[in-house]
Amino acid sequence: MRNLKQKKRVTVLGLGETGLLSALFLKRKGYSVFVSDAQVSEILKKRSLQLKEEKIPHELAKHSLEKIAECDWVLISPGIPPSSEVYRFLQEKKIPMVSEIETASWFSKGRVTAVTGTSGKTTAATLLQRIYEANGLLSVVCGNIGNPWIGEADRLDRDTEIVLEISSFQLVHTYSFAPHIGILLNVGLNHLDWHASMQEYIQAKLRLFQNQSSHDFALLREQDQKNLFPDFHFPSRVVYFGGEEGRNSNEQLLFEITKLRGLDPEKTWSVLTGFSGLEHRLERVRAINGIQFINDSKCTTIEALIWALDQSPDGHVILLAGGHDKGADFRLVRERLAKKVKRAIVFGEAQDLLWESWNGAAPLTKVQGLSEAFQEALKIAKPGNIILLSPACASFDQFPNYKERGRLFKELVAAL
Ligand code: UMA
Repeated sequence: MRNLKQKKRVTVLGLGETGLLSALFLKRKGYSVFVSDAQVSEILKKRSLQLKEEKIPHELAKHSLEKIAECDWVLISPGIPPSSEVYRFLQEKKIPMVSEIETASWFSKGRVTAVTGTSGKTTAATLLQRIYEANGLLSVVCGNIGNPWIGEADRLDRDTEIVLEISSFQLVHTYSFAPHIGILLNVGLNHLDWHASMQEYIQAKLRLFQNQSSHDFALLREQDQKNLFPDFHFPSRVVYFGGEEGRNSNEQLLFEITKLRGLDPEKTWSVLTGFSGLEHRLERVRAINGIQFINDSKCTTIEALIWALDQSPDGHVILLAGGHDKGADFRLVRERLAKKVKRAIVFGEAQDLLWESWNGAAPLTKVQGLSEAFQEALKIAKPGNIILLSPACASFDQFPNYKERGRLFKELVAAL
């Protein structure tokens, strides 16, 4: 995998945010780029026009395998799973696959604080960036949060604090990437549709630390290390967080970083107390006639659904859940469902699976999509109830992304 940076023929697979910005960046750096996306849509056609302007050859609606293989390496989008035909083809041909994170790391200046984990990444990354900012440091937040690093790489200088949110899909194809501070928030049962096994998922997460040096830091929970990877050798300095009474583990993490970076703890406090939450993450949209509407579209995992239900009053939740299943075991939520949920309305691709997993734990209704689910919820909602969109699934079966799903929910509320 060494010296791929010097090899100039690249295929970019996938023309999402990642693919578009990567192709434009590599072209600017003098690489010969070909882009391939298996789908076609309005947004892809727009991106195709951008590529045309830059004279970047590309194809939509298919992956021409032979053409794709005419390269030194492939920059692969995180949404292309190992089970796909094109992925297996590249493996067979032994063509190196590299993620956008790895590629950006070859070019980017600045000091990286990288956050991964099963849940809570976006909140932690957002807070960290605000803490750096509050301490007068130049900073940027990018990555899985929706702002690919490679799109920022040219603008960053040596003094910039780069806060990166990284998913395991992005970590799998990193080889030399080494953050100065690597944070593994937690490890839950997520994305088992993409990764072959839990072990593989853990291996992907550990790539965050493997290229670090003794000047770098690894922050993680002691229980995760003991239970899941007791034999992993950390080349960096390990700092545990969590486990302390009285403070949540996110706060503990932020204060550990405040300490090790010599920042002002007062400023960390003011960032924490001034933080009113993220859009699409347990976002209070409105209350109408005593019925609250909460948009938690960013909830794509069981862990996040459990968190959302734990914040809600017993028996009053009308839950809207469903979408593309990521291989989770939804039965794990049955107990909480029984306690918290008045009715769960399930929709999208995962509706049958959710029905089977939750049958008997709470009253259920099955519908096609989110709009129908919303109408069903209105029919039974009483003052004191909460209509909670906390899908516990990815959005891709019916939406381009979770933000669009959250926006539709908010539009439906606004129309009342
Ligand atoms: N595609 C193919 N061939 C395939 C499969 C897909 O060509 O076999 C094409 C699709 O047609 C599509 C493109 O690939 O046009 C999509 O690529 P992508 O899914 O990688 O989408 P991006 O827009 O590049 O978004 C990705 C992340 N998406 C995923 O990990 C699935 C975004 O995270 C991230 O914000 C963005 O890069 C910038 O880093 C989203 C996400 O859901 C929000 N992440 C997961 C999560 O947070 O749980 C990991």
